[in-house]
Amino acid sequence: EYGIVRPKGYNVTFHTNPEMEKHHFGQTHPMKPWRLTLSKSLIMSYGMPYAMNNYIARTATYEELNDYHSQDYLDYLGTVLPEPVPRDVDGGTNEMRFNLGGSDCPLFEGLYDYCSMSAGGSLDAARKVCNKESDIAISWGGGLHHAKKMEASGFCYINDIVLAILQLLRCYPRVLYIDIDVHHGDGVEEAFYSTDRVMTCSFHKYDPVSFFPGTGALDDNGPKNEYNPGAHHAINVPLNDGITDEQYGWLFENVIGSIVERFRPSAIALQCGADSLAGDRLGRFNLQVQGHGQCVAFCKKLGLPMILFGGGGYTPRNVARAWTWETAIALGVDKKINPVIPQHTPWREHFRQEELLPTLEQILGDPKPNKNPQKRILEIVQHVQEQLRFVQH
Ligand code: VJV
Ligand code: CA
Ligand code: ZN
Repeated sequence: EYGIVRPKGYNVTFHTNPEMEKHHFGQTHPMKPWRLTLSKSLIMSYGMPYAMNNYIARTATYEELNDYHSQDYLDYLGTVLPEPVPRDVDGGTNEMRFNLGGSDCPLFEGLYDYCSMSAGGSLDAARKVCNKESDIAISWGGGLHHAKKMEASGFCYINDIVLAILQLLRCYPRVLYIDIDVHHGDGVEEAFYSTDRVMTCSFHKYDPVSFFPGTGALDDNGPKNEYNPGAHHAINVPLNDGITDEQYGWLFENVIGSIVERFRPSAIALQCGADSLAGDRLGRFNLQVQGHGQCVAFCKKLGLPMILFGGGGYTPRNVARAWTWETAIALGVDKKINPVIPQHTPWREHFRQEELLPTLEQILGDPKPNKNPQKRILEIVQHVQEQLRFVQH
């Protein structure tokens, strides 16, 4: 009907759980799980589910979450209710201990289920990639890169990416983690600080005083000491407001191209946070769906098994556009879905009339002044090359 057919011998798997999307962080909280529903209906309206294997994500078990997170933290996460009565414990309440219940990481109805569904989708994706049933596995409900072993952070409670990479490491010698969310992928970087089997690379807005989480400077490359095999295996690309598709694309291809040459990953985990798009409620960049998707296309061309994770993204209709476009890239049907968004779809009320234009021709957000001088872009590439010289090949 849509002219979308399954490419022979190439498998894309799609992992979602419709129950996850029903959770609410609170009325005005920027994180809106229903952006996943919007994305999925746009993906469906193009007929893409016909071209991939679709799975309802399981909920991850306690034991699976415990592969990274501490029991203390999980036990508490599993028992807290919204608006708990603060209890006095030596050194503060458990909410304080685990950074729960504040405005970034509120306690809400069904929080534990929400977390285990997000992690379940990413774990399913990793297992499909491991047993070669999937060439690209998609988990748009995952990508929660700030969560720590025993602490919630920046809207993230359970680090599904770390759990998925731990699975990949059971069958692949080296995994490259790439993060194009506008925020620094600090949780994933920290989890793999001391291994040379995972290289992490985050592109992000960097401002140590005024932009979350404040880490990810150019020379933050993992703790350097002679006993740490993970030294030099954290790459950071700190950027300023207003970066364009052209600059970002050039940087991405240079940096990732050099990393792949030197580190020779056997699998890729790509976090596709959509808050790096222009017009995002929390973001600062000037990326278009085209430029964001170009990163996915570049990684696909490397021909390695890959997981695509979601992540940030706070202007829901733009999140839906980007993740739909990137699902099409994964499937290799991007030429077919351009140029027209179907006219009869249930999600239409979420888009303004003038936005029902071809996905790619849409210009997102008012252009912001570009505060990234070309000189700095070159400096970044040079620093990355220098770091990579320390990496064994
Ligand atoms: O900047 C921060 C931390 C504060 C303390 C909490 N206040 C609300 C904001 C300043 C220092 N947190 C960031 C967290 C960003 C997380 C990004 C997650 C991801 O995209 O990387 C991956 C999923 C932040 N920026 C903006 C807000 N918090 C924010 C939080 C709200 C809010 C408005 C803005 C929470 C509740 C409500 N409004 C109602
Ligand atoms: Ca990032
Ligand atoms: Zn983000």
